[in-house]
Formats: sequence, C-alpha cells, structure tokens
Amino acid sequence: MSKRAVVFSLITWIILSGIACGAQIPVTDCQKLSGPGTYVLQNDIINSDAIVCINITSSDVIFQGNGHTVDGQDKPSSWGIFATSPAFTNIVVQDVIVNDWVTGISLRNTRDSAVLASSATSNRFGILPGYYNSTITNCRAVKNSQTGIYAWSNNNITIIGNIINENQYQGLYLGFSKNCTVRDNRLEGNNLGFFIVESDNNQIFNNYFNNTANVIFGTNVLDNQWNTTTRPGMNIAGGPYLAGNFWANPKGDGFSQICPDGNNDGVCDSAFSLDAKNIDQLPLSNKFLRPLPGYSDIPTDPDSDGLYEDLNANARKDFNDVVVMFNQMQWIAAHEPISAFDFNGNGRIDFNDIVKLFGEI
Ligand SMILES: [Ca+2]
Ligand SMILES: [Ca+2]
Ligand SMILES: [Ca+2]
Ligand SMILES: [Ca+2]
Repeated sequence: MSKRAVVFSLITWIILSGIACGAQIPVTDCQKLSGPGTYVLQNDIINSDAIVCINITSSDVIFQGNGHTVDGQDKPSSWGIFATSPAFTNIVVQDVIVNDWVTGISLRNTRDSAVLASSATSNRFGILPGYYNSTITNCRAVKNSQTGIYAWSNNNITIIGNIINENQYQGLYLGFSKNCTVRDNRLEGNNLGFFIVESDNNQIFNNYFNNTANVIFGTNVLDNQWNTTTRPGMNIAGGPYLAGNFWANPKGDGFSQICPDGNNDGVCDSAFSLDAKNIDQLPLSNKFLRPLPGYSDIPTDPDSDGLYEDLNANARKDFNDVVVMFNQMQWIAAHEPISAFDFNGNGRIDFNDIVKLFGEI
C-alpha cells in the first residue's frame, strides 16, 4: 500500500469510527434519514408543506428533536415523522414536538422502536407505535382531531407514562393487539378515553381515566388484565400501592371517586367491572391516608377502631397528636379521608373532634 493509500484508509477509519461512536448529524429542514446514525434537529421547522417531513428510510436511526418543533399545514396524507418500511428496526424518536400533520409520528412499520418524551398536538393521529416490541414513553398526545395514540395490530408494545388528553375521538386506540402493557398514563378530557377492538392479553394498570366515557370495546370483547398484584409504590392517584386503575369522570362520581375504601389504603373495597372479561379487581380510590404536613409516615390507628388517633405516626396516642390535629384541622379536612379523623362521628372535621381526641389521651 502506498503512503497515500495508508493515510486515506486511516482517515476513512477515523470518520467511520466517529459515526459508530455516535457522531451527530445535524438536521435543519425536512429530509430523509437514509442511513444509521444520530440525527439532531437544530431548529424549529414551521409550516412545512412537505408530505413526509422527517422520512426515516433506514434501521438504527435516532432522531433527536432537541425540544424543537416539526410543524406542517394539515395537508391530506401527511406525516410529521414517518418510517417507511416494515423491515426497519431500532428507531428512536425523542424530544420533539409535532403539530399539524394527518399523522404526527408514525413508527408503525418498525419493530424494536421507541418514541420518547415527545409531543403530538393538533394532528389527526398523534403517535403510532412500532408493531412489535416497541414503546411510547413519557409523551404527550393532546388535542388531536381524531386519536392521541393509535396502536393497530401491535404485539408486545408498552405505552407508559404518557399524557393523552383532549383528543376528539379517542385518547388511546388499541386494535387487534396482544401482550401489550398500558400503564402510568393519564387519559383525561377525551371524547372517549380508551377504545379497545379485538385485543386480548393486554395488561392495563395504574392509568388515570377521567373522560365522559372511559373505555369502550369493539364488537368482539376479549380478555384483558386491568390490575397488577398489590405492591407498595406511589400510584397514579398519589396513593401508597400499585394495584389497578383510577376511574374518574368529569362529574366527579366515577367509580374510584365514590368507592368505599374501608382501610384507607387507596384501593377500593370492591372490583370494577368494565365487562365480564375485563374486570379491574383492584381499582384505586382517592381516600387514602397521607402523612400530615411535616411528617413522613401515615397516621396509625393504635386501637383498631377505624379512627386514626395517632396523627404524628409514632404508633401511640399522645398529647402531640392533639396539637397536630389542632394545627392541621383545615389541611385534614381538605386532604385526608374524613371518616379517619371524624372522632365525634358527625361527618365532618370540626373542633369537637379535637375535644374528643383530647378526651382519649
Ligand atoms: Ca382499601
Ligand atoms: Ca383508633
Ligand atoms: Ca402519636
Ligand atoms: Ca367531626
């Protein structure tokens, strides 16, 4: 090899290893991402008249939006970010805002792909996940004119920690899909929260539903699991256990908003049946005990009568509990289950509860 050829090979090797080590390719306008690499959006793209703005035509692509916007003109059959072929794997779209397309972000032709920390607003369809082993995590799919997150014929996908609000048809659509996990999402103010069509064996828990209609099934209703086994951990309603879902409605009389919760642990006393094959065995309640301001443990009930005399959580009744009750009366009325501190049993927190508690010390 000539000296020149050696130098050339060396330079080529340095360039290629640079790409392998994650060299970043700047993106400033709509374009094809036609080879593996990390593409980084440098600026907002506003009012683009493209049909497909960010057109991913390769596997092993990371598109990093850097918090910038990819904005279109609501043109028919348009995509903000689209991966074109079902052969593609390992695609990540992250930290991008996508507005005014028919479809905001679609990775439905891909597998082993992810949409992370991105936002889709004012599209017809917000975000479509990859068809297998893919995820949509910590995204916002809000105020789209049809569907926030649309999953059709998907297996083994996870939809976790998303805000899916105020979409005009459905917040979340799951059709012909199996073995998916839908958890830790907020679905509020959609015309319909969650539309499930011909989908089974999906695990759906720790979601916060607050829509006029929360769940509707297609004609053929199949089995799904709507809770996990109870385990410690802050749930989506702020309570101390992971279990099922929180079922609210805008009127304030959703199952989770009115269910009895005898032991104040944030899990309703009875199951919530959506359908014979779809039962949330452990729906969440909002009537759980919280630590009082300045304390880290929840009050206890030393004599097991259902009243929580031990407000300072030192496991016994003492004078300091009365002091805490006196200082925190309004906070208790606003934040705690009333029945736990209604020592005189008149249905509200009042001064006589303090007197009654003092009498027990
Ligand atoms: Ca309970
Ligand atoms: Ca007690
Ligand atoms: Ca105490
Ligand atoms: Ca009272």
